[in-house]
Amino acid sequence: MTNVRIIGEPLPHMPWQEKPEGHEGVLWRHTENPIISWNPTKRTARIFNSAVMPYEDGFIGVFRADHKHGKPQIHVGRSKDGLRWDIEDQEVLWKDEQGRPYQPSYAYDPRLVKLEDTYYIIWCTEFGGATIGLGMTKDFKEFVRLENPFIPFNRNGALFPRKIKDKYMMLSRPSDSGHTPFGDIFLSESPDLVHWGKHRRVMSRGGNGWWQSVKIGGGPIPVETSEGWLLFYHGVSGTCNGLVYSIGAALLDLDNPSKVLYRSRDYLLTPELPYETVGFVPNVAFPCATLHDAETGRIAIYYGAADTYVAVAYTQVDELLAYLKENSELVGGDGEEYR
Ligand code: BMA
Repeated sequence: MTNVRIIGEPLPHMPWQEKPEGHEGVLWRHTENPIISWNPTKRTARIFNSAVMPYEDGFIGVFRADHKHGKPQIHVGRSKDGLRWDIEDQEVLWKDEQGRPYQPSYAYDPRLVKLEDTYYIIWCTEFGGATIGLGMTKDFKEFVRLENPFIPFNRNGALFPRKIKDKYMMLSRPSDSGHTPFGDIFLSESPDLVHWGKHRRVMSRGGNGWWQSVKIGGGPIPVETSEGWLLFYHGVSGTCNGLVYSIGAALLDLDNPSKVLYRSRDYLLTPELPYETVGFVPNVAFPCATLHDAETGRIAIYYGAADTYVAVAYTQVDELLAYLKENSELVGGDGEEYR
């Protein structure tokens, strides 16, 4: 075991279950999964790939809600315990910075992060093709859409929870207009959340195993620890029946997060249970958020399951880091070299 600490606030009321006795592996599932099931609101068929965070005396979330006509929008939800969610039937209605309506024709896979006193939402938006959308709110009532950070095609944007060397930092995964048979994780920086540059390749698909051989994509907002940024990500393998999405983790350098210190050689969680292997899109475990307690090192990972459900898994930062150090891919990180 190491003495790694999560840098952040205590969160004693976050969801938590102890690791089941005899469980092998460093992630374990919430026993009452899935926590959100089919037809969760009147107009919504499925909610999955969604992001949550602490808010007031409970939790708030932005949820990917696939409406019954098939297209997704983002909906706000609230919860006292992080497990039972009350999700609005009306989607988030965006305005631009001049106050004019500016609704994306679709919006999916949101991430949610607080920087200073503002909540930012990052999602996959329509822009003549899919790319990263960015917006902010101070109260979860009014939502202002900012400039799209990147041109198409791009997905899986994750903004870091603080500036690094006075720059905003965002992970993303350049892609294509379809279901993207490739994909590596990149890092970009910005002085103002408008102009993005100094792009670096952080991690490439592949490695020695097959579970992350087709593409990889950043997941939740990285978690700051005393030893580096903990990044959960999805790794995808190709089979004769389609793509399989599993969950991995990496540790990125604190001052230069394009440098990878450790990266899971084996998946940490792969679709096994019925709510992961059966649904609208079978065999998908897609992490989009964490809750974490700096006091105890507990982490709850929120992941979409089978493009149908929201599920939760747990880990403990000490145990996870010790595991990663022992079971890492060859890395080195692209750091300054990859331009
Ligand atoms: C990706 C995204 C995710 C989805 C996954 C599996 O391209 O669309 O939202 O979970 O495919 O269908």
